[in-house]
Amino acid sequence: MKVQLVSNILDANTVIAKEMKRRYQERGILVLNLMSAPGAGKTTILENTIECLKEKVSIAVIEGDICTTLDADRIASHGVPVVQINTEGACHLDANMIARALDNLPLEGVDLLIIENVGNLVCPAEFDLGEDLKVMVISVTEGNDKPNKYPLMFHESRAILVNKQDLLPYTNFDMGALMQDLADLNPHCQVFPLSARTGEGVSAWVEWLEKQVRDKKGQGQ
Ligand SMILES: Nc1nc2c(ncn2[C@@H]2O[C@H](COP(=O)(O)OP(=O)(O)O)[C@@H](O)[C@H]2O)c(=O)[nH]1
Ligand SMILES: [Mg+2]
Ligand SMILES: [Zn+2]
Repeated sequence: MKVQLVSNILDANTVIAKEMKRRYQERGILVLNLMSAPGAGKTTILENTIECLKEKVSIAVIEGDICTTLDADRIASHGVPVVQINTEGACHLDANMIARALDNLPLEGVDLLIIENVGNLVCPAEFDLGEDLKVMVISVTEGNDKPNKYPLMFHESRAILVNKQDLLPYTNFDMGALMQDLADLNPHCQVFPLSARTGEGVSAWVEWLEKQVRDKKGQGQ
């Protein structure tokens, strides 16, 4: 028997991620890996997104946090299936954690699986979860220099949500400079300025996401 050498932790992750991808593909499920710094607004955006889409799209959620089930409780209150992963110190999710979470989250009939990653701008982007899309949230209270300081995550994301627009007047966040930096770093990404607090800009993001779900379903037929 040929012994396969898995040379490092990222290789091992890639093997499992490939298997996850096959499982998603088989069912035509769009899988989204949602990443940001802690507190940028991932869970709040997810709550808005679920409310806008849940009548049209069957959604399931995996929540990643170092500890607590606070985010999963918030998501569960919107009536969608959710599983919480507690990484117990680890600062990102990996494919093996997702595989275990899916033991408790039936995917039958699901159109869209959203994985909220651990709040961190660095390593979550390095671990493939078999997802179709990486999506990032940056909030205007974080400073517009973050794409240049943490380029990998901004480079890998298909969509970037610029949250907390309601707070823009109280900050020195420069939207023009951000748009320029994103155009240089990742010219094909979709940028959605929005406020999960007021709802401004949320519908453009939700429409784009719904189209991605439909396109993925279409591929499987
Ligand atoms: N003002 C304002 N606050 C927001 C907005 N979105 C989220 N928040 C607040 O930011 C904090 C962190 O949000 P949360 O969704 O838990 O962020 P996560 O850690 O990225 O999941 C909470 O107090 C939210 O109420 C927004 O658009 N505007
Ligand atoms: Mg959260
Ligand atoms: Zn990490």
